[in-house]
This record gives sequence, C-alpha cells and structure tokens, in this order.
Amino acid sequence: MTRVLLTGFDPFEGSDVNPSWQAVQAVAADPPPGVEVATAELPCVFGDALDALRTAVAAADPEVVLCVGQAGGRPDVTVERVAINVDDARIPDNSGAQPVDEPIVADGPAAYFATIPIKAAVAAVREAGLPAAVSQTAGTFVCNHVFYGLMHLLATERPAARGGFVHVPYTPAQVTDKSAPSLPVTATAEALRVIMVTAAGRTEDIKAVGGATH
Ligand code: PCA
Repeated sequence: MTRVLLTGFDPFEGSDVNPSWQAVQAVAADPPPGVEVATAELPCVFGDALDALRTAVAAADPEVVLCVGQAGGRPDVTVERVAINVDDARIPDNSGAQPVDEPIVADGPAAYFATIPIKAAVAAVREAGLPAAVSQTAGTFVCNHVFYGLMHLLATERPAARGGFVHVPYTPAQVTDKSAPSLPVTATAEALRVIMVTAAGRTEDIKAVGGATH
C-alpha cells in the first residue's frame, strides 16, 4: 500500500462548489487498489492553505502528495509540470488578500518541478478514456502557492516523498450559464485515481511529446 495525501480546495470566486474537493471526496469514498488515501480540504487563502497542507502532511506521513485545484476554462485534467516562487493574485483570495509579485519563500529557488511522473500520468488518464494534458503553468494564484509550498516542504523536510499538482475543469453544473468546457465529477475523480496509481507505481517518467508552444 502506498500512502497518498490528496488535497482539494474550498470554493472561491463566488462559486458554491469546487470540483477539486468534490472529486477528492469521491476518490476517498472509493479509493483505487494499492493506495491508502488521506484527504484534506485547503482554504483558498494564501498562507493559511500552506499551514493546512503542512498539518495534513504531518498527520498522513504520505509517500505521495497530490494537490488538486480548479482551473475553470480548461477542457482537460491537467498535470502541472512546475511551481514558481511568486504570488501574483488576479483576484482576492477568500480572506480578501491580493498579493502582487511577492515571493512564496524568501530566498527559495525560482521553481520546483513536480516529482511525480507527469507524462506517464497523462498517458494513463488518456488510456482510461479521459481528457488529460501536461500543463506548463499552474498560474500565480493560490494553487501555484500550494504547489510551490508543497515542493519546498518535501525538498527541505521530506526528501523521500514525492509531490505533484493537478488542475481540473469545471463541472457541468458550474457552466450552465457559461460557454465553458466541463467534466463531470465522476470523470474527474476517475482521472485522479489513475494519476494516483501511476504516481504510486513508478518514479521514472516516460519520454512522450507533451510540450507546448505557448
Ligand atoms: N483554484 C485556484 C485556487 C483554488 C482553486 O481551486 C487556482 O488555480 O489558483
């Protein structure tokens, strides 16, 4: 059994749900074989989200940490490649804070790469018949903040553990009044199961085209 910590976020930007937490709960209710799942719901608040993550990591002692957030407008489940050391909020977080161009960790490295096999994970999700892609940016809001904070925590305190971040699309219920792509929670949850199993099962990535020109 591989111990995996799976986190989602609470709703933000006026939404009453966050599909990341909906999907994480669905996975916890029906976990894949070979994986012991712990979960945590993180607040969409700079700083507090990382405090909650740190508490959850200490409690779960995970071998793999997969943080999940909503990326409304993306059509695919996206496995993030890289976290960058900057907070630059387009909108206020759930506490009203809106940092602009502030480092997440003073004197920290500019960036951390995910340490889960991102292309193998994308390939496995596609193999399962669901839309997935590598993403080259997790943005500069609370999701990137958590991803960077996670990778810094693992690098400095838990080098044996591996981590990554997955952004998920809106659900159909969130886009009834928008022309935006969506994915049902059941499908998003299944993609997360596949990513967890892939990350638990292999450390080496595959060589596969997954880059982007922008
Ligand atoms: N998505 C936001 C923060 C919380 C969430 O689910 C983001 O992409 O930064």
